[in-house]
Amino acid sequence: MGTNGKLQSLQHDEQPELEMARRARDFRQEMQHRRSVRDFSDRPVPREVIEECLLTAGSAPSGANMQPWHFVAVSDPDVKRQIREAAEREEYAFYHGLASDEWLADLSHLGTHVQKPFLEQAPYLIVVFAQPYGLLVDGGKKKHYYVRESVGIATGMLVAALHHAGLVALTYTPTRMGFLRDLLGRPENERPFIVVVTGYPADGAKVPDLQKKGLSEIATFVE
Ligand code: IYR
Repeated sequence: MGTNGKLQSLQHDEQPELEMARRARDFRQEMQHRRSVRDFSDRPVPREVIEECLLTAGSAPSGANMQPWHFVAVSDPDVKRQIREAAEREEYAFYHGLASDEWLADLSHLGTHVQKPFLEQAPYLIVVFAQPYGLLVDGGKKKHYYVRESVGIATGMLVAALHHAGLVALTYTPTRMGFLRDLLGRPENERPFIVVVTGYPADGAKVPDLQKKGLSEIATFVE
């Protein structure tokens, strides 16, 4: 973990410009087919695929290379059921009082509701934890930096890796997620960040008809 202060040679695969443009376009096209999916098949996914995708996530940049994350990959049906039951209790509170009318109106086009069957159907729930600080062996605390940025980047890389491998995923955030730390027995320095639900889509799975913003809406070039 971390570095020892020594430097090593960079391994970098430079591409000719035409090839670089082609690769950038191909990757964009591949990623543009990624959709958040809520309808999962219960078909099992090889654990090795999940392990490889987690290692990709773990290669993300992080503040001072502290790697302030932990991923809990849940395939145990009993634990998945407990997560579903607790999540649905939180969602009930969300849809029946916690959420503002504006929030509910903004979600209406997604068709989401209290029931979260995907938490039991999908073969893997990857619960991403953020570590605001590390725990030293002597019980002391080690400061972590830019934790949300770091864990957000790692989660993005996880989602991209799963998609690239041929799986679908849903980034799922119950309004209050504290139950995940208790249920999964994680240490006091970990906070649930997001749940990445992953597996194969159900036969005939449907997704909302969404549009993504164009380049001129999301980017400005200063040249
Ligand atoms: N967690 C709830 C509500 C929800 C909130 C947002 I912001 C979304 O993009 C989607 C859903 C649910 O999953 O139903």
